[in-house]
Amino acid sequence: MSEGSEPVVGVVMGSDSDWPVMKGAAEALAEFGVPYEADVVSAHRMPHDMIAYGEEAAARGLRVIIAGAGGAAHLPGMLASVTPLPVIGVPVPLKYLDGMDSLLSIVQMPAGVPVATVAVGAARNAGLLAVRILAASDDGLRAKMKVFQQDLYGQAKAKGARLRA
Ligand code: RP5
Repeated sequence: MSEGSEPVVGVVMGSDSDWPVMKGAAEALAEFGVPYEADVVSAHRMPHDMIAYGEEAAARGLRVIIAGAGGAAHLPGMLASVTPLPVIGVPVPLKYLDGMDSLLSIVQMPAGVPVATVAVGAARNAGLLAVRILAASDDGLRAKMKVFQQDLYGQAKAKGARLRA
């Protein structure tokens, strides 16, 4: 999978005010060379665009959607209701309620309409989960993920070594 080709992951959010959080997903995808697109697709302010995005995503070549929103965060769930693609939801924390409103809005989906919800503000993990989903059918990407995991292991071991020194 090379950078510069057609996007296979859609990173969408309810507002550009979500971008400081959501750029973590984009950065993770870029690290693995996964082509992505990023856009604002508000469930409440542009509902018809949002439905069209979800309905057309698979035919446009997207394989995973990462959707972030805050407050009454209906975007991930509504996209999941109109696309067969896996949807990863990112609860974006706003000024009040510490993101609990966003988290519960995204995670409490009805049976049959799953959204893979990451922790509040954890857009980087959403990007990494999208990489893993793609890597299930991409040997090269899976090899990159294994290197990434070995690197994490090395970093964690080094922290312990510093404490023991
Ligand atoms: C949500 O409302 C968006 O996802 C954002 O988190 C929040 C606030 O949006 P703005 O008022 O900053 O545009 O729909």
